[in-house]
Amino acid sequence: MALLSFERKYRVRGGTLIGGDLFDFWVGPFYVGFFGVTTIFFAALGVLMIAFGASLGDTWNPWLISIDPPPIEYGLSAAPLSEGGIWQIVTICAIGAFVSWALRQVEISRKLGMGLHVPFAFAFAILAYITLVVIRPVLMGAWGHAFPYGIWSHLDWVNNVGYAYGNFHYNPAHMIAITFFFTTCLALALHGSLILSSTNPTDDGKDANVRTPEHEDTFFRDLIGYSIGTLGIHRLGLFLALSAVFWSAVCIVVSGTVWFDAWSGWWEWYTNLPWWADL
Ligand code: 07D
Ligand code: 07D
Ligand code: U10
Repeated sequence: MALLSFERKYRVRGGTLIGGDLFDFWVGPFYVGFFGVTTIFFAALGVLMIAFGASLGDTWNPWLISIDPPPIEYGLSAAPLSEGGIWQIVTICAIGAFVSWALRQVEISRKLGMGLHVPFAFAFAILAYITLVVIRPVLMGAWGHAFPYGIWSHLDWVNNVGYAYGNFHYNPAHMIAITFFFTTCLALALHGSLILSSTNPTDDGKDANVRTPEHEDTFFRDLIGYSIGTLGIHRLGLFLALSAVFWSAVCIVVSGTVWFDAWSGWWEWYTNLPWWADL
């Protein structure tokens, strides 16, 4: 089924951000657009550079390939290709591809007359990535503080950076981020199960009716005395998820820029509160 029955109605030209009609067409199921072309360009170049970097390394094992940032000594300068320069080009390509992808979401939203909530949300993921590979390294004075591009090696980076601040769990922004991540899962589990329970009624027979939003509201009013409502749960879900990523960016950007020691030490203000400081 190449063209779904409804696609002709919704595949309208216009709404592009730049370039007028340039690339304003579809290929198979995909909208192309100017930013589709820039996505493909940056993604292809980035993958080629990763392959080039891998060819200079000593493994083709996909789990072990690692494109490392320049050593700290290079500071914020451009490094030779084999000593982190590839990482720098891959980073430019990654940011180019992610931002292109977000702008493509904007163009598709505009064509459909929809809000910009999806690109707004994706922008938070891009912000977290840019915090890790641009904002924090620039604030700390060296690209070498960014994470390496490798499946295993980036886990080592998280581990090592974590222990550089003692027990990273004591980072208060990390706590807030984790709490938002966990709450996002709770909210999605509650919402998914509630929707499925009301669309799978228990009464038998062929005229079994799907339950209404009023049933959904009543379920939670009976259970906890309050229902946030059918639109509200989606607002809450988006807020929780974006807050999780936002506080993640905060927890890492403050590590090494405004706080340099073990995170457990940050809590001294708490033990020093006057009403129990002398106990
Ligand atoms: C399910 C959507 C699909 C996306 C997928 C990821 C690539 C990478 C490229 C070898 C939810 C596609 C993967 C394109 C291959 C090369 C060069 C999204 C879904 C399936 N991580 N991380 C993973 C990335 C960081 C951390 C897995 C990316 C930070 C931990 C995958 C980034 C920190 C663990 C991956 C990034 C960090 C992982 C599964 C960018 C803090 C795991 C991801 C661009 C955020 C888990 C072996 C997933 C794992 C894992 C990709 C950044 C921590 C390889 C692209 C530096 C602790 N990360 N990560 O499902 O199994 O995401 O690792 O910022 O335990 Mg990571
Ligand atoms: C950065 C991903 C952006 C992705 C983009 C898109 C493609 C295309 C193509 C599929 C932010 C990429 C797309 C490539 C793919 C196709 C076709 C998301 C990003 C733009 N931690 N910790 C976090 C927990 C510990 C440490 C965040 C838990 C230890 C450090 C989150 C635990 C130590 C850093 C989190 C735990 C430690 C973090 C990650 C538990 C290690 C970070 C989520 C239960 C010893 C990182 C911004 C995130 C961060 C981060 C959770 C433990 C260290 C809150 C639950 C104690 C150094 N940790 N952590 O940020 O904040 O997503 O990054 O123990 O840098 Mg932690
Ligand atoms: C939600 C929802 C809801 C729904 C939903 C969903 C949220 C209300 C109504 C959606 C949810 C799901 C479907 C559930 C599953 C989703 C996830 C678990 C999230 C994770 C998703 C994945 C892992 C899938 C990822 C897949 C991707 C990203 C697709 C990959 C696609 C491509 C690589 C192609 C992208 C297309 C582009 C960029 C533009 C078009 C390009 C082409 C067609 C290629 C050809 C190129 C050209 C014509 C341009 C020419 C290029 C040039 C000139 C440059 C070349 C340069 C070179 C160097 C080569 O709430 O309920 O239900 O469904």
